[in-house]
Amino acid sequence: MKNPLIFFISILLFFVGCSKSEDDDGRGLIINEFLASNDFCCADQEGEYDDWVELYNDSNSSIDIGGMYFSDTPNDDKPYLIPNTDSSKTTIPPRGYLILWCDDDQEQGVLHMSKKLKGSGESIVLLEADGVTVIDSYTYESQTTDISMGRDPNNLDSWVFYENPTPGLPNK
Ligand SMILES: [Ca+2]
Ligand SMILES: [Ca+2]
Repeated sequence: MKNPLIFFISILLFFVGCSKSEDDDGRGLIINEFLASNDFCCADQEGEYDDWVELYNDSNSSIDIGGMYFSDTPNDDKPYLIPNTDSSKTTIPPRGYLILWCDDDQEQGVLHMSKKLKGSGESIVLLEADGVTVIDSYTYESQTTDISMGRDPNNLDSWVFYENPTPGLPNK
């Protein structure tokens, strides 16, 4: 290029274009909300008021979590293998939500994890199928019964309390 300024602007636009398309495809799979102490908020299909974690698929593609791992402990030797036997239940559509029940009731279905969440504080960890690579994790402090904690939809890096939990729906 003869004009160095045009060359520089072209390079700049190229990088702006790249970062924009990345933004458009979102963050992928994220932990979006959880309730670690549930008395009356919301029951699973068995009518049990168990702990839950809401996942959000912040991408333009479906994601099947069957075969991934879940844990309540960082660097867990024995994370829970999410069954890959029913992809109709474990697949999250683009911009969709999925609730994982942390109730140690695996006989209740593929979305029931072996790990419960402590109200006093613990971690939530989602791992790739290799059982090691962290997809997303969040470590929380002491929780209040029936008040969930989740990402602020206007700033996904900010976690706030919600007096009205929204399992399966946008946080608000
Ligand atoms: Ca249950
Ligand atoms: Ca929600």
